Amino acid sequence: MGTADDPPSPFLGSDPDPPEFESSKSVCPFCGVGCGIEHANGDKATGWKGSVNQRGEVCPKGVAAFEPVRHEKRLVRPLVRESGTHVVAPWEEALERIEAGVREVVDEHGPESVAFFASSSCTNEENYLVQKIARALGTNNVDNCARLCHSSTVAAMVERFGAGAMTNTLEDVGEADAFLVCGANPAEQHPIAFQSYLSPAVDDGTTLIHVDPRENATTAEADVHLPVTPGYDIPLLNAMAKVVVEEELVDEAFLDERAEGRAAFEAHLEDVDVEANAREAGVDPDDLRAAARAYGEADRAAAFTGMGMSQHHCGTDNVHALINLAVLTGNVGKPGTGINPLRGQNNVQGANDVGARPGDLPGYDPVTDADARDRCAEVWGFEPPAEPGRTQVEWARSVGDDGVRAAVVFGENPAVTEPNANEVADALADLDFLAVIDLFETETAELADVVLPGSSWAEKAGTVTNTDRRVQRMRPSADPPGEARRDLEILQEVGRRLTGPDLAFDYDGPADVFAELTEVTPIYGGMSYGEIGEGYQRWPFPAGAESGTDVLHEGEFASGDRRTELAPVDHVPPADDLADDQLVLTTGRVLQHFNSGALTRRSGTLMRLRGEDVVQLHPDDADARGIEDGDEVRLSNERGAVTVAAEVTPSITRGTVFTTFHYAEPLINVLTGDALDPVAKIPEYKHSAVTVERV
Ligand SMILES: Nc1nc2c(c(=O)[nH]1)N[C@H]1C(S)=C(S)[C@@H](COP(=O)(O)OP(=O)(O)OC[C@H]3O[C@@H](n4cnc5c(=O)[nH]c(N)nc54)[C@H](O)[C@@H]3O)O[C@H]1N2
Ligand SMILES: Nc1nc2c(c(=O)[nH]1)N[C@H]1C(S)=C(S)[C@@H](COP(=O)(O)OP(=O)(O)OC[C@H]3O[C@@H](n4cnc5c(=O)[nH]c(N)nc54)[C@H](O)[C@@H]3O)O[C@H]1N2
Ligand code: SF4
Ligand SMILES: [Mo]
Repeated sequence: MGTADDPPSPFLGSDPDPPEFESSKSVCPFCGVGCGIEHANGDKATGWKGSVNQRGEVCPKGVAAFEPVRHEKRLVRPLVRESGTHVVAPWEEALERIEAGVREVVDEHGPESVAFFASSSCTNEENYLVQKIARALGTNNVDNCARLCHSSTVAAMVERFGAGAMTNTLEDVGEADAFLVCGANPAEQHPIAFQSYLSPAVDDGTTLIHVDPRENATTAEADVHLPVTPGYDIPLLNAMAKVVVEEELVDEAFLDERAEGRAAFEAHLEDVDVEANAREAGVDPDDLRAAARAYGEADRAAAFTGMGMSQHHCGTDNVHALINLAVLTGNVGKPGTGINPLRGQNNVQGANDVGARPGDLPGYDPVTDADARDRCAEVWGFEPPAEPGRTQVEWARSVGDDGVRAAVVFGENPAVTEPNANEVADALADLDFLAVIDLFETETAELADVVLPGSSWAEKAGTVTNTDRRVQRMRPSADPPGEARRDLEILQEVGRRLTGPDLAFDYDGPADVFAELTEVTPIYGGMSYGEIGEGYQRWPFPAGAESGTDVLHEGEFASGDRRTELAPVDHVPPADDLADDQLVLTTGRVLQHFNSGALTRRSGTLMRLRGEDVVQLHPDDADARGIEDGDEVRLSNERGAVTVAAEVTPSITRGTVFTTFHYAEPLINVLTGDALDPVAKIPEYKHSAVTVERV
């Protein structure tokens, strides 16, 4: 028993009297599908008939979404660092320390020495405030973890089409005759999109082609599986393009009207040998031809792209290769077609739309565009800086003299999720000042000077934008527990303290912030918080629209051009060379856990479903190393080492091993490397050379 003199605990513990939950219609805090969920009995959530989950269906993570909200380790009081350890502090002291810590660094080293991490798991209004704080302070150093997932996809799609989002909608893709799912596993990562939109189409005869080095729940419904060797998607997609051209499956009318560069593209294909490329990519040439025919012959074919494509140091080129196939076959700009990146978190699309990007203002106009800066200045009362900021991976490599010296991390856990984690830990520890706003004392928060207890999804109102560009509203089911505060209020207060007492951060709740952000974010122009109601508004949202634009690039591309260029791309060898006995480590996700696991490791239900990480290893690779199913194995390379149990299974392609990155122990990202895509700066999470040994 504590005495009256004991300091109060920072954690919720077994508070006998937490605020009651009421049932209000909100949006799931996990993936970008954006299902409607609300409180049910006990700790469980249930679906309401939302605009996406129209029958109220939800996946296991959605059902468990209230469990972390009331976890005993939920932070309910601010923490500050004293002599190396965290102690509870009053809010006023914690906020003063943030003000002093950031101010000192800015005064001595300039605003470019501060980095802000926005959160794809938080609302548009919150992310809008984070980027506004950074820019008011005088830096464009604001990014979010979309840098780590679809930045390469967005870069390629913006270059080719003028917009980086899903070209189509979950509803209309069901009209496709073929699905090409490349480097994505929607059956586990976007479960309701798969169950409710893709799978029914497959049951009705749509051909599903799955390009993935592993057989997983998506492959289980596929007609053709191409078990590509990680990093070899360009040879595979180029060979598919060659088959499409050789077998005259191109869309002549579309190429005439909407494309340029056909001659150069076909000349480039002359050097492509389908059999050789298939072998290089580790797939059967006949299967590759079958896939190309299914995609090319389909009246309408929709492509989906995920991390298997984007998370390479040639991620942008990978997506260019996929776009080439869509353009060749005329599969853009109509229902049942397109290039459809399945977005990560419930608001990764929105965090980027509202400008939490170092190179772009709200609505994706570059910071270098003087007119766009003026547009913001008129509303903000200050002009944002013109020089692009640092990206979320580059910041850590810059910590020190001329680089970043202070960071404010809002709702991210980079100590677990950024590549080459040992270096990231050093960078975080070397900062002069680190503030974290989170629900838990995460692995990142442990390194912070100040940790503020924010509000969970279940305690906030605001808007989030899902994978198919629909802006929906969240509604609170309870007040934050203990002394935890609403994120929006925290950010307003931090904004006022860091940038002065003018009116830039005075708002009357999320509707007020939303109204302002629609003024500076052209794709959200005309949307209304009130009119979204329990439905949605989809961007782009032309004046007078009821719900927004469904299929993009009809008639002309979002770039304003009627035509796009075919873009020949060559294979780029992976960054890590493989020594003789090494295997390729590729990393990713499972159904039950989410990203750094900060929320899902704190759900009893999800931990019961999958408590520990394993490494998937092909039986031949296991035999060659004397490894049996269940053995502890050591994965190592020059960057680090981890120990994890083996799951010996033929579902992974030979020469490749797979683990998740959902656990702090083992911390898989100690093995991933520093190579970045030159355009998008996305890390190569999907290919690292590792030595695999029995312990
Ligand atoms: N359950 C669950 N759902 C999630 C998340 C989660 O953590 N858990 N996270 C959310 C987030 S932030 C994101 S970004 C999305 C990501 O969703 P996905 O893109 O589906 O994510 P991953 O599992 O990382 O990778 C997809 C597939 O790529 C395959 N792959 C690996 N290397 C290669 C390669 O070189 N080429 C090809 N073609 N395939 C390869 C992997 O085997 C894997 O099955 O999921 C979101 N939804
Ligand atoms: N090896 C490997 N590494 C990867 C990837 C991979 O495929 N392989 N994928 C990458 C990808 S695609 C992504 S998106 C990143 C994800 O990287 P992160 O964004 O760092 O991971 P999350 O676990 O989603 O972190 C979210 C944090 O926000 C907190 N949080 C959640 N909701 C709220 C809220 O409402 N308010 C506040 N204040 N905090 C909140 C959670 O407690 C958690 O600490 O990981 C990347 N890392
Ligand atoms: S599919 Fe995604 S949004 Fe829907 S309940 Fe599952 S995790 Fe939540
Ligand atoms: Mo992501």
